[in-house]
Amino acid sequence: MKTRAAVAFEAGKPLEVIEVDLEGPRAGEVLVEVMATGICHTDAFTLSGDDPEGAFPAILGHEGAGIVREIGPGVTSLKPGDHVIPLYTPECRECNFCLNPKTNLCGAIRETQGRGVMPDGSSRFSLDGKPILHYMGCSTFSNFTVLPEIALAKVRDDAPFDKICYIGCGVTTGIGAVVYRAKVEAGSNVVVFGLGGIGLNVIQGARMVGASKIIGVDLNPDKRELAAKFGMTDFINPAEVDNVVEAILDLTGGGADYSFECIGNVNVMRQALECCHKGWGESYIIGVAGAGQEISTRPFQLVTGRSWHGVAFGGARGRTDVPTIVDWYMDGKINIDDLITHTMPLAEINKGFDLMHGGESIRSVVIY
Ligand code: NAD
Ligand code: AHE
Ligand code: ZN
Repeated sequence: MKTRAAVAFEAGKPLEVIEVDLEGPRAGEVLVEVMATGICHTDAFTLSGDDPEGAFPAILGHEGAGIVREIGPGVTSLKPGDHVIPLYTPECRECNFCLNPKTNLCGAIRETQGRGVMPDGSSRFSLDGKPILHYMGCSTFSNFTVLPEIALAKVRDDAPFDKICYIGCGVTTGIGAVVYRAKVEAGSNVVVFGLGGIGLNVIQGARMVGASKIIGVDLNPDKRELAAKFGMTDFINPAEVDNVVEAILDLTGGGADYSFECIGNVNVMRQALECCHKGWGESYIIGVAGAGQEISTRPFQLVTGRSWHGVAFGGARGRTDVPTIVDWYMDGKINIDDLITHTMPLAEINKGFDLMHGGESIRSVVIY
């Protein structure tokens, strides 16, 4: 079939919205009509050329929601008409990762996913007979896409696509990091570096679990008002203090119980570790840093009881946890609407990237 898609032909160039060819689902695969997709900072990161796994031409996008239109042989858990959220972290429920309760990082298809192809090593997308790569196993910047069955969470059909698409990455990444990964306790002091599409969800997750103090750190003072609405109790602008770490130690009476880096800046990652409380403070890296970037600290920071961690997709197991997060939204337990600051048709997708780079949007959503 033909489908309209925004194709990334080259790093650093705008996406081109064109018609491409899409082959139907093979065994274990599912054809999905994408109804809406968010634009995540990680899409911009890969498009910039900084992603060691970035390969072109590709169809980016990994934060979608849509409807199953066709299933391939052997698919048993989904049928045409089901509403689904694509999962860049799948859940096969069989691999040694899925069978270990300590991680959400399913290993079943990670290698082919990283190469931009389906599990059998080929692409379903092409143009003039030449393959176009998939991205993070999702490619939601295409109106129709093909995914493995294990990379789709079935969700309730009364939830609006233009809101729940954000659960496909940002919402789950932020709230999940607090709830599933760090397991932040009520009464904790939490520090969030970067108050964008991820950090604001960390903040609402921290409020959900009853954190006492939620300190937001951002260079952009315009983020303050929205962050306060989502539960931030204190704000620090690094440009207005001599030393961010000292300012946090003062505000918390000794350091954070938990900190989250939601920027992708290795210098800030160090601050996020070093603002943690001696003896028990835990720091979680969420931000994605470019090729060649490395983190550093004095080992003494760890010897004296701070610990450094990282988390992907909020530690969530997609097929199990994503439907629950959709319920939280539908029950009014979490706020997604106020974080979706812009919507646009696919033809204007590059505007969404411009808004992100200009610090003007939290989330832009493309509605097909
Ligand atoms: P964003 O651009 O919406 O937000 C980043 C925020 O950081 C902005 O508000 C910006 O003003 C602020 N900032 C930038 N530099 C700063 C500095 N030096 N000090 C303080 N604040 C600073 O980005 P986002 O969509 O929220 O994504 C954040 C990061 O998370 C990205 O690196 C993205 O790739 C990554 N990410 C990771 C996962 C995961 O599973 N680990 C999932 C989604 C996104
Ligand atoms: N490809 C990059 C890493 C990118 C990365 O860390 N991706 C996160 C999700 S970001 C979503 O917006 C992730 O899930 N990581 C775990 C994984 O298995 O990819 C690189 O550095 O090579
Ligand atoms: Zn993302």
